Amino acid sequence: MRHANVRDLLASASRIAVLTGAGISAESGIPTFRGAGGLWRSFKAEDLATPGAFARDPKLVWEWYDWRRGQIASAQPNAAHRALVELEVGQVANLRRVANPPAEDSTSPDQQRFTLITQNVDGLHNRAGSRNLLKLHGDIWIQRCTACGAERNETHTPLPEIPPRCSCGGLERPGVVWFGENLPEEILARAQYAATQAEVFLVIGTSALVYPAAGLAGMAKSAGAKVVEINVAETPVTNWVDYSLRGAAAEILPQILP
Ligand code: BJW
Ligand code: ZN
Repeated sequence: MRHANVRDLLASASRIAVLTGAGISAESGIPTFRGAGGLWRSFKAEDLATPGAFARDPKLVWEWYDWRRGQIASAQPNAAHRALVELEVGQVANLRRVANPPAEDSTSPDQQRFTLITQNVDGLHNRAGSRNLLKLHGDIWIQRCTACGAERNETHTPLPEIPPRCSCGGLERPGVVWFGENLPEEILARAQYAATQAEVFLVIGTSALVYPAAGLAGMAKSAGAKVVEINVAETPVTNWVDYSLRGAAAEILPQILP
């Protein structure tokens, strides 16, 4: 049984890294970007999640984010988010040694054992209790001033004013990464490092279309990791991963915990 093979892989790995996408939050009731239900007022993510869209119509873009923030606020982490917490806790607690960390590795032994890399901005991994978490695409609850650069946490939903403004009067933008923008450099570097060090790399609920995040699975594979995909559908990585488990993350993940 393939689930049992994956469970054995996880049980014997010193270092595990995981990449998640919108599909892991689907069973919390949060729509994914692509595929059925992924559209908002007939706009695609590619129409709205860009600096150009925001420059043209900040109100429209903020209305989309305000709608999503409302959905996320009323959602709860699901069994898949919780299973990843359990995997991390078990991995940190176990006594297996991480073999020969390179001299330049400044991460703690706990961080070497388990890294969760997410493309999601919904904060559900934090709310579930994940610890060593790298958010590649930012955080929907952070707002950044386009004039003075100040960042703040804003959790009111719906927002009292659209578009929101900074205390300096400047227009605020969501603290997320849009198409054509660079990912936070240090977070991406840590994610790439975790991918190249992992013995097992899980790719969960992502269409694996958006780079550089989608490239992490290939980096892990090239560096020798066993790569396991969990997704309800096929993706561009399906044909070369070591195991592709077809189904909902909230059902499959609890079944493969060591
Ligand atoms: C389930 C499930 C269940 C469902 N269980 N599974 C041409 C022009 C400009 C840029 C580019 C270009 N060509 C390439 C680029 C680079 C570009 C890119 O990759 N584009 C591709 C689309 C072609 N990337 C970037 O621009 C990135 N930056 C960058 O590269 O900087 C360098 C650079 C600078 C200047 C120019 C060019 C390069 C930045 C990417 C930022 C992505 N931002 C977003 C929005 C974040 C904020 C927000 O949330 O609003 O990130 S877009 C959106 O896509 C979001 C997601 O994180 C990301 C990935 O989506 P994800 O998570 O995979 O979701 P879906 O919906 O696609 O898939 C869900 C999956 O779940 C599906 O497979 C389902 O089957 C599955 N599923 N239910 C398990 N229950
Ligand atoms: Zn400001």
